Amino acid sequence: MSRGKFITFEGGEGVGKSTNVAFVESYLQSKAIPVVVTREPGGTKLAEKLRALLLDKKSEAITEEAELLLMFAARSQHLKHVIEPALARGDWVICDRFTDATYAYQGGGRNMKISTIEGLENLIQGNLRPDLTLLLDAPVKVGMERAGKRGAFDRFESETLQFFEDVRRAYLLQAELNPKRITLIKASQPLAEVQQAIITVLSPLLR
Ligand code: Z5A
Repeated sequence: MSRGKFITFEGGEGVGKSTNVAFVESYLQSKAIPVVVTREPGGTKLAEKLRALLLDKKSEAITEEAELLLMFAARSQHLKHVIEPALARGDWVICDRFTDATYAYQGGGRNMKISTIEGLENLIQGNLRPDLTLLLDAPVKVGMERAGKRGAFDRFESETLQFFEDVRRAYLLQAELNPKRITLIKASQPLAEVQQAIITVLSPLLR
């Protein structure tokens, strides 16, 4: 039995990650590929509890260090209980955000040291990295307008425009540093074009 593929979706808020995770899930299912769809932070009972704490606007002020460690604590549970077992049994895993989000939000947005993030990445993940990351990129305002239509803001969504610009810049840097793994997709295009671009990138993995 060959190991499954690990695909992650990344990008700022409202760029279309959830929409396209669902699209890729149906696409792979139509090819009879077993798929596990999951998200970060979250994906297990404990990790979902950590997610609720991380997104809760009313909780006590969370320090930057605590935020970073909680992201990796959730990731550790997620890898051990969901992602690794799924890949080992040959399922493909599609994850809505993963460690590139930590580089973007905690690194770019919160200004945490990249070497600290790298150290935690190596500790929690060992050699495991996604096989493919689809970075949906759009101007911050486009994503905000799309996300804004949904109502109440969580702790991250309440951040400043500058924070999201810093996050976007950090994501673009991740793409530049990891050109083999990360494919940039212009998310401001009409959805049909975004999805055509996604299929083009996925096709080589299906062979
Ligand atoms: N976080 C972190 O700080 N560090 C970490 O390591 C990790 C996460 C893993 C989790 O939020 C928060 O955790 C996140 C970063 C932090 N905070 N923020 N911001 P999340 O991932 O659950 O939520 P989100 O980023 O805010 O996702 P979202 O707002 O749900 O956006 P989305 O999934 O990218 O978008 P969508 O729901 O698919 O689409 C939004 C709308 O746009 C919807 O109405 C679609 O129909 C529409 N749409 C989508 N594509 C198009 C196109 N191409 N054209 C027109 N309309 C479109």
